[in-house]
Amino acid sequence: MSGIFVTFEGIEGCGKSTQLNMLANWLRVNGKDVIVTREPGGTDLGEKIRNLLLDGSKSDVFSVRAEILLFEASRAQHVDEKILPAMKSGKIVLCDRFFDSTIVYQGVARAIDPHTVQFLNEFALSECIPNMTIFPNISVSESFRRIALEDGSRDRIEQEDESFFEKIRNGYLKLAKGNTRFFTVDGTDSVEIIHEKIRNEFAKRFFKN
Ligand code: T5A
Repeated sequence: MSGIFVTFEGIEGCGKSTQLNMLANWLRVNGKDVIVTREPGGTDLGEKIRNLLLDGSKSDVFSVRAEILLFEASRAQHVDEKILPAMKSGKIVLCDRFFDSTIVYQGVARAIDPHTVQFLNEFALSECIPNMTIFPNISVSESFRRIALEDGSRDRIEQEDESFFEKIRNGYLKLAKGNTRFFTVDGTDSVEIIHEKIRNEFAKRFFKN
């Protein structure tokens, strides 16, 4: 496959959407064909599933098994309809969250057996593994501070407590440790400094000549 697939991961408010859009703009200015997408979501079906999953009024409706299957259903549609075709035609795909989110949110924090998570992820992925995963790392207290500053109500998952997000953050740190796919960046630096670090790392990995 000739495209480049980059995912952005981290706890709520870590700055991944901000950085994804900045990287997309920089790549486009440099003449690259870029697709920006997200999970859950990214397709018509996926966005409908996203609305169901994140609806803040549905906090006690989901069984843990139903939740993971909905994330994977959104992913399977996303891979087949959008990501694989874009990769086959040589595009750069930047995705806000992907299968690592399922490993930490459903696997670590909801305590679903890791083999089950891996099996479901592999089924949805169809071997579509990111080339790079960017992880802006912030503390849970900084995450809560940023969420509190935002307008609007909290989505279903943002309503979880501090211990839930500590598990998520520790899950990401464990996943990223020693994994060359990950690029961990200090998410408390300024937006511009983080962007510069990501840009440099992206160029080093993919624009070698
Ligand atoms: N989920 C998802 C699962 O449980 N399983 C799965 O398999 C998948 C795929 C999706 C939810 O679904 C869960 C995880 C999530 O709970 P989402 O749309 O990804 O939700 O939502 P969030 O992670 O909540 O995304 P946010 O938009 O809230 O956070 P971002 O994208 O990390 O942060 P961003 O860029 O929007 O910035 C947040 C705020 O911080 C400021 C920004 O201006 C903004 O106000 N900010 C900074 N402030 C100071 N310094 C910086 N460096 C800053 N960078 C950004």
